[in-house]
Amino acid sequence: MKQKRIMTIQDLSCFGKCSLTVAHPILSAMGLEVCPIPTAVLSTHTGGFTGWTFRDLSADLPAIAEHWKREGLTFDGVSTGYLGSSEMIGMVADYFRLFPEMVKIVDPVFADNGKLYAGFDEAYAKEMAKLCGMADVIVPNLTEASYMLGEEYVPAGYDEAYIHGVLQRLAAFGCRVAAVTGVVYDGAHQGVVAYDSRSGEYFQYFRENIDASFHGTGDIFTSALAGAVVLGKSLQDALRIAVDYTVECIKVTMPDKAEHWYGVRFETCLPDLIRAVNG
Ligand code: PXL
Repeated sequence: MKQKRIMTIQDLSCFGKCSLTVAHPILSAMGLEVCPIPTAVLSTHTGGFTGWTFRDLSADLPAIAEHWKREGLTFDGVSTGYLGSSEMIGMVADYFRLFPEMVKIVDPVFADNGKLYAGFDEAYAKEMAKLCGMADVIVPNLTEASYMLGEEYVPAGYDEAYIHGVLQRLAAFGCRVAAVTGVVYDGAHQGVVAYDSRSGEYFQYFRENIDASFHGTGDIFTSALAGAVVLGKSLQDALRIAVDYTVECIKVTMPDKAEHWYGVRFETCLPDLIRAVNG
């Protein structure tokens, strides 16, 4: 089979195991040809560190796309993550228009646990909702979903009817598949629920709810999901592969939680992911 080629557009946080430093190795391990587009270089990610450096590289984005077009390059997929400014969202939208053949996976990455990340506001959420409307698959968490929908964040105690409603309202942006991550119905399980707006079907995959939170696990989930989708796995299989991998990464890191609060030991679990993808 011809090797699948994916571009991934997000920052390069040199220390901290998130964004490109997880997306690139995960997608490579899954067998895809990876073309990373770093939107910025930071010394660390912004979750739990102070005083990080930040070099904005967004000015290069249009020129990279133009060069790739001149070279006649085509891509099977694109996965986007942390972008950082409304202007950058507009540049990514231009990539989507320039390379219409790509399967587009968008992780909004601007909020969690009911709160916006540092440097983001509600206007950004609205711009991100527009980008989500251009995507094939979107994977917000429930905080990002509520910001993009302009609805109140419901931290717990919701039911399936509520989640299905959120998914339908997200799909109304225009994406083919809306998925929400971090869904907890019963306290004991956590997982992802997805809605395919073409078939009207819902999909879900749950695992045990682990009482810990690590930075970068959303990026790990999205990278594995994007890889599986671009490889042509069914949505149900892609959700299972991505959730199982993320859970294994968290479990293997639990004994080192104190030193590894900034990110999970995703490298240790790459063999499991490779087996899951090829099995
Ligand atoms: O993991 C998401 C992410 C990516 N990149 C940077 C971040 C964050 C989350 O805070 O700060 C720079």
